[in-house]
Amino acid sequence: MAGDITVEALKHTFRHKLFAALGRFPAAATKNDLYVALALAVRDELLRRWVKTSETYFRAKSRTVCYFSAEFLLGPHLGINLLNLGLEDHARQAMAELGYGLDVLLEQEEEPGLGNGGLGRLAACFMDSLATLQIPAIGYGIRYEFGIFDQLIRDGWQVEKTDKWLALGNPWEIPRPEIAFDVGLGGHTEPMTEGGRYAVRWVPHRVVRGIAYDTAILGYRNNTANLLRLWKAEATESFDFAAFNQGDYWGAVEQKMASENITKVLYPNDELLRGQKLRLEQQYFFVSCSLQDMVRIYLQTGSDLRHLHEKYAVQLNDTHPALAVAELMRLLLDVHGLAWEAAWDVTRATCAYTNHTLLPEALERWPVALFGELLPRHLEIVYEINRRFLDVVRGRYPGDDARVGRLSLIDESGGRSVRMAHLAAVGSHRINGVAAMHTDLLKADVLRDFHALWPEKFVNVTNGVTPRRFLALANPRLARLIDEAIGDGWLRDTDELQRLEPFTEDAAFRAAWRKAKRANKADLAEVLRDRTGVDASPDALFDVQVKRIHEYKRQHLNVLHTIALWQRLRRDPDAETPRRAVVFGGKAAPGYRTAKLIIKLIHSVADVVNADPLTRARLRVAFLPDYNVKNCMPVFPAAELSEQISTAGKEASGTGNMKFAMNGALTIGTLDGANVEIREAVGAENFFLFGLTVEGVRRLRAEGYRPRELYERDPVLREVLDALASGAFSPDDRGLFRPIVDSLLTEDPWLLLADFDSYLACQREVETAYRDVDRWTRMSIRNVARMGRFSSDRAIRDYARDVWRVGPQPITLEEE
Ligand code: NBG
Repeated sequence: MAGDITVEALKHTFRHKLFAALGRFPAAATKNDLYVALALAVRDELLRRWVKTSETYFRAKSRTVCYFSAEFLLGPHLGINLLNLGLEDHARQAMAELGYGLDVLLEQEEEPGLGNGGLGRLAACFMDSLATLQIPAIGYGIRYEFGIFDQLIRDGWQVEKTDKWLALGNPWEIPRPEIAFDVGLGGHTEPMTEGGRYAVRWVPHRVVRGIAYDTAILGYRNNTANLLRLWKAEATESFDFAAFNQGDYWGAVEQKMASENITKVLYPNDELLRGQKLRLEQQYFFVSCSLQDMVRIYLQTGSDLRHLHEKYAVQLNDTHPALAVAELMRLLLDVHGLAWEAAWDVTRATCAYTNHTLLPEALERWPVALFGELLPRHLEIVYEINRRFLDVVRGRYPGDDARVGRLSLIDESGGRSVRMAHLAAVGSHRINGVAAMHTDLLKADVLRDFHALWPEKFVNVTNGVTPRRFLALANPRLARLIDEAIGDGWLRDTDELQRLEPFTEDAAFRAAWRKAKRANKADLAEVLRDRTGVDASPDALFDVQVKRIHEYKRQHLNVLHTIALWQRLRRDPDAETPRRAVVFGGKAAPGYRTAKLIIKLIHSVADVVNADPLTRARLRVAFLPDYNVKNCMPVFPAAELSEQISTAGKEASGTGNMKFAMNGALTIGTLDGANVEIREAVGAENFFLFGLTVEGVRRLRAEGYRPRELYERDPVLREVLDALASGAFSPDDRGLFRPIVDSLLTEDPWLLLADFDSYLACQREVETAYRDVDRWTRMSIRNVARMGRFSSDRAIRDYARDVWRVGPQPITLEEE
């Protein structure tokens, strides 16, 4: 890379930042001052690339991907920026020479938790890969003042704490008060004629202002720095003035606070959002700011908006930004005077939609009344899109009213509501699922009627994860070993990992592989000891399930196995069963009672099991609190068994599954989401498969599922559930876990009991495989060697080819 900064120069800039940006002398500097000074020094390197990148894109009028996402779960910046710049060693040395430890400063960074889980993290991985592949891109989203809550554990229960990630400032962002847009809300519309043409004027009831906050996202050692632009809501001056002039000072203050509320807090997943006006405001706010910004940039080069789609590809990350379809129509029609047909052609050619879930309760709908109250003009536009769309449907399927009702953008059942997935589907030229099986299920089920209508719109793009953050940065020991074996080309081209295959037969390499894993396990054991007090031996099998807590992900199935294992060990303490450390982590939505009870259950089982003198040496259970991007760093490298055990047909893709396998963990999993493709890639013999298939699930339900019969038939299952029901794990409140047991015995909606037997048998296979150290190591190496296709670089290449039709725009830095 051009212009690599020396250790001396880095020290110099660091000292200068401490002095000139922070006004500190070294002896008075806090840890945070030191971190910020280093971040600012590194940011100078980012800015050089960023300025050059934007200038190049501007000159070349590059076709640009605009990734619209309500969530970007970025994780800490400093470490990944140092890695991407190739500056980690320099920084370490520079800090050491000044008497500071780089790791201490890295630890100081508060992560921007602007996402819930997989969906937000995927957006962050995609930004990383877009920059690495040198594709011009802007990530557009929301600068939440409070991100996803911090999770504390009190007496085994989750307690939520506000995430004040900005409390100590954020050295990575640059506020752009001059890049600001007004966003209207509420009010009414007025028809009018403009140059003889019918037009509509929207008179909003209130107006808020969106301010751009920019963060540079670096590519891996290639000079590209793309833009992540997040919007913060503020009050507009004019509005304050109006109220002020009428002497209503407090009214003005209230307005100001109401405006700023829009970007106050990230909504947690898995809660019923229907009727949450603020959430709809958030969605519209960021979509409107982003589209106005895109039009502004586009018009800088003075072009005709009928070609907007040639400049931009907008990706709608789930339905949260689906209002973009209506808002782009409004901007083109009402503000820029295009005719409906022209505006519609541009809109459809610009937008593409990614679906991320098959759970019906997670498909967004907004009550028509609320929608119309907040966005009266958009509701008119949605109605008109729908009218024209349903005419097409009627033309294709004369007399099929049922189909018309199913496809309509408006759900007429119950209270009327706007189906956001339908709006996104109609307004997009491509629709994709996030794993092969998920896309197939979309076609067959959730979006079946759309698929029948427009099969050519559907494509699959299987998710991926960035190997820079999740292998190189998270697991330096393994990365070094891989580098030594095959060079470091895999960081740009993960298919090169295949070249590790021959090393499965190299005993010295296998030993080194195990040594790295063991050291990683020792690291995680220390973290667990620090944060939970649980002692896990690095010699145990590290069996890990980390992800949001949700019934469909079936953390409680894992608990049932843990209890069964404990009971078996108690009966036969000398059995040749490998030691195991079962590790959980993940947040539950604050209002999701069962998920929170599952967290308590894990802790309660841990308390009993970890204290049992008969089994202590063989089994430990731990719950790692506050699972997030920062805290997951020691988890994937240490894991040996990756639990991906959702009910078949429920997990759209999963991306944790990829992070584990890329770090050499073997998967125990169902045929669900991307597990299917992971198993294909790594080979069935290197994957522990169990459970019902989607078809099996369907059949079982059709036949009538009676979980109680399974309980009555299976003594192992009975012993487990009886222990739970009798209060063996909750001596102070014997009925505590009754609701879980009752649900399993009556409806068992997630089919735990149906898969229990198969899961336990599969766990026995895991034990057998683990006892054969060499076999296990070979399987582990093969997993890493064959995971290349699960890099987010591959996913972005797929999108670039099949959805966006966009290519790279390399950046050159002048030598200084
Ligand atoms: C999640 C799915 C995961 C998937 C990620 C990223 C939502 C709505 N969906 O299976 O549950 O890996 O999206 O695609 O958060």
